[in-house]
Amino acid sequence: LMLLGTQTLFAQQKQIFAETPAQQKQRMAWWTDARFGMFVHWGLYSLAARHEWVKNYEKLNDQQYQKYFDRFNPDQFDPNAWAKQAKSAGMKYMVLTTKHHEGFCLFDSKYTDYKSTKTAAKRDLVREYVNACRNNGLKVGFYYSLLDWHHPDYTVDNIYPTRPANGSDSAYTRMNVGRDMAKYRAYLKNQITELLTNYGKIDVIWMDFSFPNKNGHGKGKDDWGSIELIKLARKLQPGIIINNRLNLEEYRDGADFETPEQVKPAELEKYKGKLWETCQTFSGSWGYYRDENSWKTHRQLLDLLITSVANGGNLILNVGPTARGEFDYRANRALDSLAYWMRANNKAIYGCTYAPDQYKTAAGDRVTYDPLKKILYVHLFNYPTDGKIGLPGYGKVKYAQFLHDSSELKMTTSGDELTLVLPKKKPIYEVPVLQLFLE
Ligand code: FHN
Repeated sequence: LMLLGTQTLFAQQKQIFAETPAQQKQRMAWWTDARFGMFVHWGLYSLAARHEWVKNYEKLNDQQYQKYFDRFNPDQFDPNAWAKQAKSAGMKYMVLTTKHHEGFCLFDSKYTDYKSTKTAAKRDLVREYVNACRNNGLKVGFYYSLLDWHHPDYTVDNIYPTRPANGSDSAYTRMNVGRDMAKYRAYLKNQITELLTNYGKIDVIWMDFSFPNKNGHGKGKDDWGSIELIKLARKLQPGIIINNRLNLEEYRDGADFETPEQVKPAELEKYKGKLWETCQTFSGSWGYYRDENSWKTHRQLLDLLITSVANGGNLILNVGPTARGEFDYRANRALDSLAYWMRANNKAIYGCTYAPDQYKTAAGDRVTYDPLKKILYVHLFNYPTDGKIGLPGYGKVKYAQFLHDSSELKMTTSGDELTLVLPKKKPIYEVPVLQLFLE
């Protein structure tokens, strides 16, 4: 019945392109192998250094926000350093905010003057970012905000920064007077065309976010021109990978992957079997937040990465550079720790996914699986100190070693249970990894 149900749902869904699931799998192969990327949120809000939603949260109008445009001067911007740091941490792709909700463009768009080339920077920051990614072997991703709190024709909605005090719909209606969403829709299309035409091959576009909203963005009403945007993206960049935030659930190929945001590792199991990427911050906010102190520990970051892969998904981890263009010491410290672990253990991440059901682990540990090489990787978050580990269901394992140094682990099997002898002293890594060969 489930199968029939799925087929029925499948049949009901419309399709924008003739691509088959096998063709989609091929197009996304580098992405599903990569498993780990870097998100970068950078813009005028980086000067405020409080949150990328500062314009909304503090209800700043354009005049009050202009000081950040006037002062934007990223004298320490070195995208090559960004790319090297990302690569060293084991990330295979980057996604940069080309324009966030504030409407400021980090690229030289001909459709607005609200852009980096008109600031003291006088640079097309996106172009330099793209070159740096390519020069360091990273795939190139663009984030692009559908919301635009600066554009004169963006239809005011219930998250616009200068929402009337009484918040009434009539007040909204008055605020929308003279705004023409059709003109804003054309602006979206023109800028997506610029981004996907002027910067060479783009590998990922991360559009963010559409929503059914009573102020004209109705469910099923294509106010953003989403279908056109998807068709445009695929026409201009046939191999591009697109996220799911255009609200096109009724189209089977309206998106390539789901985007669970800031979810806890334990919640990721429900995405197993789908195409997905969880987007996460090191700290609480996406933009640079000077005074924030809730930074995830190295163990928490490894839990996010390993649990994502153990459930067949990707992790994109966000850095908010300072207004001067640098990753701050806290981000660099976290990335350096990830680099240390990934250098020794990245085989348990790249090209891996969830293991067949029979391979379970003790609570808190994780297992990832390389289906091509038929290798299981058991990630020991709780390292046993009694010198051994029992793994029921792992009786087919032929050979065992630590991944980080390929040092053999003595093993015995009894029935379908594998027992390994481990050093009582935990290896230097926060999460040591067992490499178990099935052939
Ligand atoms: O509102 C944005 C937010 O600022 C940030 O860009 C995240 C990243 O996934 N997306 C939206 C919230 O879901």
